Amino acid sequence: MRVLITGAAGDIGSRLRRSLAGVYDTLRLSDIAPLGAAGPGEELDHTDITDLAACERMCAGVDGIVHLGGMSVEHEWDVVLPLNITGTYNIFEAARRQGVRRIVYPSSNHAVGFYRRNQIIDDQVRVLPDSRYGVSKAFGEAIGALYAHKYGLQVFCIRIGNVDDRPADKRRLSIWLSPRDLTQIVRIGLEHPEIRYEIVYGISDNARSWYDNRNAERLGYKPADRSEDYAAEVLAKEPVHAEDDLTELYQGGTFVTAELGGNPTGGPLLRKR
Ligand code: 15L
Repeated sequence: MRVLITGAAGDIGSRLRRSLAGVYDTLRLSDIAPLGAAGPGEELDHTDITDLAACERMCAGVDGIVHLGGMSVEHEWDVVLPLNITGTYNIFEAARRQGVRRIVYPSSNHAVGFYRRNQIIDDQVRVLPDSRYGVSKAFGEAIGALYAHKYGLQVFCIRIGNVDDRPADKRRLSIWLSPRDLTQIVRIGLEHPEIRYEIVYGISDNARSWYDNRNAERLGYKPADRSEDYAAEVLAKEPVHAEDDLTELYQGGTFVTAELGGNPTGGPLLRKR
């Protein structure tokens, strides 16, 4: 099996490069940033994902793709549009043309970041993006659905919380994804035999989670790490927030207020905790 990882020089890409080494026959690692020297079982590639013909060449002979390439935080639309909208379209279309069977699409908690923190959301809720970046992730999920249902690709969308060695702050206690749980859930996306189109949340076993992640569990995901083990240490360092701090009200945190001047009122009320 040859697995292509786009955005392989980024934080999550580098972690997967290490943790998936030796798991599949070949890792084709792609990024416009330097990737160092190729290790055993690695092929290096420097395709610009805004170039469809180049994406098609990159996808030749590939069985599965983890599409991490693009902008990974909020940015101006003239950056988000080519990298995350055109780039993601190009990857799905190039995969279709080259007969790639599977795509793991790392979506983000920011596709649903305007749900409030007192709400529990599952994989069925409508998208509620908190940023242009979140809109681009909702687009990725939507084009994934199109290519799954129209062209028969197997598409696994992971709404990733935050990947880090340990939870960085109070908000991340709810959405933390440890590196080994990241590897486990990506492997489900690449290997589970019965996937057509799925959305799951990429989080560890977090007691403060605001996600109902039963869809991931149904597919065999059993997170090994718990953010609560770090809670005391994290909370001791957390600054005091003002009562009307919108970044504390919504799941998306600071992405919610990245658009200046807004006064968001939040999404529909779901089940209360
Ligand atoms: C994301 O989607 C980003 O890619 C990552 O850099 C973090 O900002 C994360 O969300 C988060 O919400 O913490």
